[in-house]
Amino acid sequence: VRLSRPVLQLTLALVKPDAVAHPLILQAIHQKILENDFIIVTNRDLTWSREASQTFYSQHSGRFFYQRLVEFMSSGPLRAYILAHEDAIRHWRKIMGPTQVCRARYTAPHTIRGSYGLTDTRNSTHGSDCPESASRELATFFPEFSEGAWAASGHSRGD
Ligand code: RTP
Ligand code: MG
Repeated sequence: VRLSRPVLQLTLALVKPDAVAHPLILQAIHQKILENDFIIVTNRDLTWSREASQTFYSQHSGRFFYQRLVEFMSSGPLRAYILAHEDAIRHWRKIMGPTQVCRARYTAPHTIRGSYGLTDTRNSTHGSDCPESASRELATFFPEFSEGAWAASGHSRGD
């Protein structure tokens, strides 16, 4: 009998400047990733230019929170992770919790945003919202990373 392995999906997880600024919170988020059985494919610390932040969030340009989001995301260091798990995109978003901090606090206090979120903008983490965004976002942070090569190495096969 061969037990089939789960099909692994990739997602981009970002720890935002509010959380990176606090070593204990950064450590707690890292721990949460491990506790939830993600494979950390790779990770990187970096600081964004204003332009990089604008480009990343261009789908939100024109929204009332766009300027402050762009400012904030280029205000200090970020940590980016490529995470692998079955249904990784949804799994990570569930662990992050609701975007809005008041909802997160009161309806999902044990999520990352429920525990550490400060405001709707300073909400600790980001996660890709669909496979197309994940591919685009992985390429933004890890231009040398090849999803194809990763899949071919056997990690993502379901057999
Ligand atoms: P994310 O993209 O960061 O993983 O979060 P999300 O899908 O839950 O939220 P989205 O609607 O894509 O918004 C992107 C980021 O914009 C900021 N935001 N601020 N009312 C506000 O001030 C407000 N609303 C949204 C959040 O930081 C959110 O993560
Ligand atoms: Mg989003």
